Amino acid sequence: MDTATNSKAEIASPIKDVDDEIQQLLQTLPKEEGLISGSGMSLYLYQGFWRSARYLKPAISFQTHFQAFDSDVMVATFPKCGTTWLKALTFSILYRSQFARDVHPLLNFTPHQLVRFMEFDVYLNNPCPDLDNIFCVYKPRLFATHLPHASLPTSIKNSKCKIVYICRNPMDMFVSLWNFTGKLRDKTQDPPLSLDEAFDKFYRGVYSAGPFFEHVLGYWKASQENPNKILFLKYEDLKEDISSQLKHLAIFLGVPFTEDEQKHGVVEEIANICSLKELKEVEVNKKGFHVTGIPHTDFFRKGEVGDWSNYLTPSMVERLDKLIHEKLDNSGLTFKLSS
Ligand code: PAP
Repeated sequence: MDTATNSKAEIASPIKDVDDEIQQLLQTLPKEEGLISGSGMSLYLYQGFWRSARYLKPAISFQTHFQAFDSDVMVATFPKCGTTWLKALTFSILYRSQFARDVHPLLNFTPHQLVRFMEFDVYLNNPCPDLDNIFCVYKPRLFATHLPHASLPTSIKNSKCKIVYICRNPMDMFVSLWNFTGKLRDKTQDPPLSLDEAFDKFYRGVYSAGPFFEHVLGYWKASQENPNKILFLKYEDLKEDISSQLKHLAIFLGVPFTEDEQKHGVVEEIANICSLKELKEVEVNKKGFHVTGIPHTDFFRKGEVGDWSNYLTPSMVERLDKLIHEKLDNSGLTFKLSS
């Protein structure tokens, strides 16, 4: 299996191959500094969402060249909303008949190695990667993206490819993002970014893959229009009742748990092996780096609902509360802010 792992952090090393065409495109796009600095990390507003130069080319390659199969499954998420968890869960449910229970691949590979990002990994250095080879181990193909719904390759939208989306209340998402970028800034020796500065950027939607609300609403509306194609999950619901959510996910994926499996505790087993507590202890998640240069360990922190109350000031909470209403009222989408 090609796991695409780097041996050292390259979070902000110079970008080698932003070719002329992309350079020209970049010059036409609004530009701002996001939460992480460094060469290639400035953000550009592309199709309504902020994206770093480094990952714009692979995103365009994915958009342009990818041909979906009806059998494909895609995990789509907004960053820091439960990507790592959903990758582990979807992989474990979808492929449970393809590996022995006592040698679960999650014991040897990270969730991000097992379910690879298209725009940060598969298409990173090659506009036309050999997908037959990359997806040769397990069937059907399973991959991931942070791209907004509107920017997905046409064949994903037009085929029967299934999409599982997860989101999370924006207060916890922001706190998770702030902690995550703090660690990255340490590694790139950037001075720390104050919570105030980060909040200001978050509020304006200026961070990689932002703005949050537009991303979430894009998938929310699409899932309402086509619930058989897009399953819309919330981090807080998984925390509250993982068994029901896993059964629901398995049905959606077309591989419902049999009565026998349920009787033998397969649902609980999957919930357990994919839990934050278990994954944190797996050796492969404690060392090494993702292909983006991010240490594997940085994808695992507290995983709590309501952690925002330990960080946000009353004025931040008030502003965010207002923004949530402004953006989500009339959409039918709501978030639980505490457990
Ligand atoms: P990504 O989008 O950059 O891949 P993502 O996995 O969505 O990151 O976000 C990491 C968050 O999910 C962290 O949340 P926290 O900062 O609030 O703690 C991380 O702890 C949490 N997380 C990672 N794995 C799991 C898991 N197995 N169960 C629950 N939460 C998890």
